[in-house]
Amino acid sequence: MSGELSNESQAFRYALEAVRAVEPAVAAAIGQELADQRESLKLIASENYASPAVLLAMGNWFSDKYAEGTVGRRFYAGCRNVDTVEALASQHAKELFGAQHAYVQPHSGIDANLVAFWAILASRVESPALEKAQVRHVNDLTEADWFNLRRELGDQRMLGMSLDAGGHLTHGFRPNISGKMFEQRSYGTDPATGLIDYAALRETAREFRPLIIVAGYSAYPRLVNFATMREIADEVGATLMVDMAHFAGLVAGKVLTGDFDPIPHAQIVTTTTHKSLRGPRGGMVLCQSELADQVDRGCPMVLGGPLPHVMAAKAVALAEAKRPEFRDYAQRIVDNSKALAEGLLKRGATLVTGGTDNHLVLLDVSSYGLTGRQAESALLDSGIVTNRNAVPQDRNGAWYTSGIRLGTPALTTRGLGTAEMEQVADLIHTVLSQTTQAAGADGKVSLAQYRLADGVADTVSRRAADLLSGHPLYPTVDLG
Ligand code: DSN
Repeated sequence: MSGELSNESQAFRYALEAVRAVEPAVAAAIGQELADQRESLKLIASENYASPAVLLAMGNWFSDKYAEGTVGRRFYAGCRNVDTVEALASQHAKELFGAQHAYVQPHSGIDANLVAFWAILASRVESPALEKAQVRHVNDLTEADWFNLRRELGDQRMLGMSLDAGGHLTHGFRPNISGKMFEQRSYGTDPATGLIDYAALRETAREFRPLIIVAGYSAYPRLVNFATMREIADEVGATLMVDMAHFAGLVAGKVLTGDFDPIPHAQIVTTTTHKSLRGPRGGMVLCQSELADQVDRGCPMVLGGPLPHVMAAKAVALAEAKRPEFRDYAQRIVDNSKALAEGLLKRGATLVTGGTDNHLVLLDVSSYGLTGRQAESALLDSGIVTNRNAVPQDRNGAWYTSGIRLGTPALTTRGLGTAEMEQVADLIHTVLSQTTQAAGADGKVSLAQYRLADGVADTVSRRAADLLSGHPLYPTVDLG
């Protein structure tokens, strides 16, 4: 291999050569994925680009190791190196976020939330069946055990943000287990402002008396006042749980501080590690000391064996997030998001809440006469990757939707700044203002069919490519 190639290029080239020798189609797909990501204007609010160090930390023999249990207390022998990376990841997380305890084993955000739910239930609810479940492997519980567990825990209540106001499925909604574990009620936003209505939330909490109040969102473009949320939780005897998956990078980067930093206010905080935090795909739970013991039972209570290779990558990503430049990155995410919002507003677009204070913008595309599905497809044809999202009181439901969610973490990582966001706003507006609804095969106008005016997709794709060419993705990686 040429001595002039960067270390990263050599590492990835060797890795792909090894894969190609066994299954060339996989090597080709991996290479193509990098090419596709390099060429697209990625505005998916929950995605990012992890560093080469994070990516490389995942591809190794840690993947071969079982390590159920916790640091120094494993159900398998030979875990000393796993202990090293898990302890490091946990220590970095505690220092970075100022948390009393960090559990870095969850494989995803849903897993992290399940760990948190069980920890809250186990520490707050008197239940002999739960005590049994705590000491038995999940597979060893009988049908009668499950019946008793449901009976003893079944009347527990959760109050979470409604889906169409920007909440998440795991906050008590039917398609997720959380909606079956708990009796659920939701709080929403003020229809006039689009902002969380804390007074209504307080009223609902007083009447509903939930065990858990969940704060956090996947499509709310404003800040959440966690001090107020805690006050409400305390008033009704609820545990405040914050799911900060979307904005963990803004908390780590000290953009969200004081009342807007969940760590000092919530008893338990969950997150993914791959969104604005820019780590590997995975989850994490941060909590106050009194919940630590229950949280650490996550595996085997609700998790399969930990993924040591991912915990190694979490340790690397968290070490990166402790560097001063991460704060600059976090601030630029929000600057970019505000610039994108202003660029769209200037062009007459309608934004939920009229703007943004965080990493995302929720564009209501009904003013363009489109559904979210049509807008998402027309943008994709033009080299702009977004995802459709419901807006509050959405008339088109969760599948077709009336909104497009736009997030700036990935483009910020790539180095784009506020001047470029103005151009991105122009590209989005250019596409949407020249897209119309179209008839489906049956001749009827459908919520999915659309027509993009001739030449727009090509022109916008070229402009997007020009914009991206000034900010190469993984500039040190040359796959040849
Ligand atoms: N799927 C993530 C998102 O896109 O927001 C949340 O789980």
